[in-house]
Amino acid sequence: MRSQNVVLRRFAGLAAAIVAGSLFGISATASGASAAPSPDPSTPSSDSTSLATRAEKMTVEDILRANPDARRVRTNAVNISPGIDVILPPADGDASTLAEAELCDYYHLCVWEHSIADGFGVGLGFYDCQPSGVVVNLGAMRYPDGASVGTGASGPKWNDRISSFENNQTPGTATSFYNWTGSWTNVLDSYAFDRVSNLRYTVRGNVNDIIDAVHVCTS
Ligand SMILES: [Ca+2]
Repeated sequence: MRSQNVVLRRFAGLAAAIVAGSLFGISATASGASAAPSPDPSTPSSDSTSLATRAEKMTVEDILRANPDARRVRTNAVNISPGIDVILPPADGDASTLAEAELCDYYHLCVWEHSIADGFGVGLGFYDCQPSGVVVNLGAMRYPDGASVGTGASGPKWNDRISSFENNQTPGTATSFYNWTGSWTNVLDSYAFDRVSNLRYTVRGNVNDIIDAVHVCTS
């Protein structure tokens, strides 16, 4: 995955800092706000159905409009900020129609809002290594389009939604997942190639819908 960095220089200094949080101590978000992804109690509320419908109907054009520097990178994926793509579900709603190569590109860590058996839903792809001690704060990314909105109360975010992932980075490359519990608490590590179809069932127990941050290239 490290070889992908050349692709990302075109975004140098743009948005990475907005979604990045410091793994140790004080926040490194661009706004200077707290790093806490502030678990959003409204997420499972009565608007969840309309939210799910909105996510289901989201198009590449919707993602491009929401992210000023976005560009389409393949049929169902849009690069929204340095090293981060939003991945749309299969157009026909049937994940089984996806070829393996279309699932999660090489060099990428892909995470999805649903288990694989439940059809993935919308996903995020990460392919830029974070420096030591820095995580990508999912609580600063709007759901479902991934727009950088910072932490705080601004509607649904990507934290507490991840239900499956595929780690298709270079073999052996690690990704670590974190839950915010007043500090970043490591809840799972993954070494490429790796796929967890349902985060309810992992070597560390049930970590479904609790992940707030990822660190790509832990080692
Ligand atoms: Ca959480």
